[in-house]
Amino acid sequence: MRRFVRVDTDRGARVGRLDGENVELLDHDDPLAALRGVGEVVARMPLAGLPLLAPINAPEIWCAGVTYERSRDARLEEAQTDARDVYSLVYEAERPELFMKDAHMLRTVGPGGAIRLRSDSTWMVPEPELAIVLGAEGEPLAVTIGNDVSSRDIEGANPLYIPQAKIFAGACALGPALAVPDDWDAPLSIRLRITDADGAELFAGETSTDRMKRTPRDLAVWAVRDNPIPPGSVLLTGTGLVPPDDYTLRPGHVVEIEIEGIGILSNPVAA
Ligand code: DO4
Ligand code: MG
Repeated sequence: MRRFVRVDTDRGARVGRLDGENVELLDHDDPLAALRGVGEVVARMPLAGLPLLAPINAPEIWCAGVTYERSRDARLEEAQTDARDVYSLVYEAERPELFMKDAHMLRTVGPGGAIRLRSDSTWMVPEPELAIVLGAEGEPLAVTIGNDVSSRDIEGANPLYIPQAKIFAGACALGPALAVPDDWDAPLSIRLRITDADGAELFAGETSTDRMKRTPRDLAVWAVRDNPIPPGSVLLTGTGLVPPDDYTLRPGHVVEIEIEGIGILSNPVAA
């Protein structure tokens, strides 16, 4: 896979092309241009230790929901109302669940940035998701890792509270790289690991995108239907990994999400 990062340099943000363990810094900060092959290499350096930024300043971030059986089951478990049927219905329906998560990166951090917890929630989880970068016509240009940080008690209280369960300061993380798959149909493994402030493991799990009920391409077609999403926007494709019901994120925990071929997105949790 071709992979690109964004690096915080003393001359401002620059796109870097990954070459093994090294980064070739380009002469601009336009990830969409880099994906088209535009840019001259101005420096080459080891990747390790470089200050990475979110790999794209997405004008909008959208999410699909209930695209894995595991997510449907978790929603049924947390639902406190008779409206729990909506989750089974949307899992089976032709039309997917889609919602806007962020715009202008107001609520989104990059690699190493702190994801945050709602002060009015008692049950919060990370949602590790394959994310796709959309082009001008909604075509998938690249993939990255997204964390759709969510409140399970607020969503469980009433599905109409989903925007509040999903949209808040520090609710999303993207990174570490944009990757252009050699084969868009090849399944990718997704791993989630959560540790406490001392590094002790609290949860670890693994799934694969081949367990997704829909395809990323299909989700992108639905997202842009009669809906002008600006190029460079990102669509998260839903979670297939849910920690046990007695787990909630707490300040000091660290969330690591690894997707084959993209890298590891690591973020500490803040209040
Ligand atoms: O219905 C709620 C959204 C579920 C979600 O975000 C997911 O499945 O990833
Ligand atoms: Mg999600």
